[in-house]
Amino acid sequence: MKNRIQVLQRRFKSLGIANFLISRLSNIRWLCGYTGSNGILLVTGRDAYFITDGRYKNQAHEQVKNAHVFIYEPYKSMAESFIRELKINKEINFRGRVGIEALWMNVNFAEHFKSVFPKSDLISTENVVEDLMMVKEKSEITSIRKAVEISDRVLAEVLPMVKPGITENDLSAEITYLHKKYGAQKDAFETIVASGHRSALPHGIASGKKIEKGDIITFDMGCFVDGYPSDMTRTVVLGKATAKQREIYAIVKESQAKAVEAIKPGRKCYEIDSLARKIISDAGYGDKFTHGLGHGLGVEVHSKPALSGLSKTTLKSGMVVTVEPGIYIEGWGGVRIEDDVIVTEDGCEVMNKSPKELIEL
Ligand SMILES: [Mn+2]
Repeated sequence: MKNRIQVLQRRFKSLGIANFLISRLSNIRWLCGYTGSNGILLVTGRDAYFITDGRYKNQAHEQVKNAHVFIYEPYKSMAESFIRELKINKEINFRGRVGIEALWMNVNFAEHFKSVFPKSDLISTENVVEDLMMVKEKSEITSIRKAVEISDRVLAEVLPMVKPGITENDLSAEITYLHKKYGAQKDAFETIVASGHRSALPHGIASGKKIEKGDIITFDMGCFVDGYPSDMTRTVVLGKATAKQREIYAIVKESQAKAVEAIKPGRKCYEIDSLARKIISDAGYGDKFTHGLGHGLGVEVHSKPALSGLSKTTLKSGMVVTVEPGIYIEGWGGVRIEDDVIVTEDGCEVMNKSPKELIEL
C-alpha cells in the first residue's frame, strides 16, 4: 500500500487548505488502515494524527499506518472529547484554513471546533478522498475479485433451494451463512430477495413472503473481503417463464450487454448510462428504469464514479463499476441484472461468472 496520506497532502495546495479533518470512517480506513467504528483523522501539511477512544486503543496502534495515534479521555460529548485531545497536543496548530468533509462532518463538532480554535477557518470540501480512490490499486482489485467469486459460488448453491413455500428470508439467511462460510467478512448490504410482485421494488429487502410457482425472483447480493465488496444481481423464474417475463428479461439483458460492451477508458459515465437506457426506452419501458445504471465499487458499496446520467466522470483503467439496468412494473414484477466490471487498458472485464440467460428453476 503506497502512502495514501501523502497523496492527499499533495492536493492541499489546489484545495487552498493547510490541514484536513477527515470524518468519514471509510475514508479514514482507506487513508490509514483503521477499521474501527469511531475516530477522526487530522492530516496536516507534513504529518497526520488519528484520534479515537479507549475501546480502540490496541486496534488503532496495530492498524494505523502513517499517522500518530492519540486516545482521548471521554469528556462531555464525543465532539468535545476529540477537540480537547487536539488542543492538548501543542504540536497541532490550527491557524489558517482547515478542510472538512462537508457531507460527513458533524455540525456539533464543527461549531465546537470554531469556538475552541477561533483563528481557524473551516473550508467545506466534497469527495476529495473519494476521488482519490476511484482508480484502484492491484491489491484492491484482488479483494473485489475474491468477493465476486464468493458471491458467484453462493448464488449457485442457493438457486437449487428455491422451492414453492420457502420464504425470501430463508433464502437471504442462506446467502449470509454461505458468504461467511466461504471466507467473506459479512454481507456487503442487506440481501435483496424480491419475488413475485415484490420484484418491482428495486430495493426489496427479503421479507417473510413465501416463494410461489411462477414467481419472478430478484437476488441482489454481495459480500466483503478485506473491506472490499461484491455486488451482483440475478433474476430467475420458479417454473416456466411467461411470454411477458421473457420479453422483459431479454430487454434488460440486451441493455446490460450493450453497456458492458461500451465501457472503456475515455468514455464518459453518462454516455454508458444513456446507451443502456436507450435500449429500454426504445422497447417502451423507459419510465420503468427508475435508477442510474450503476455505481463505483470500493470501500463503500456505492462509491464513485456513478454510472448515471448526471456523472461527467471519464472512465479510466483501474476503475471498478457495477452495470445494473432494470425494469420495474408495479403489480407485475421486475427484472434487474448486475455485474461488477473492471475498466482495463483497452476495454473492460466482467468479473462475475454467474450465468445471465434466464434461469427457469
Ligand atoms: Mn449495485
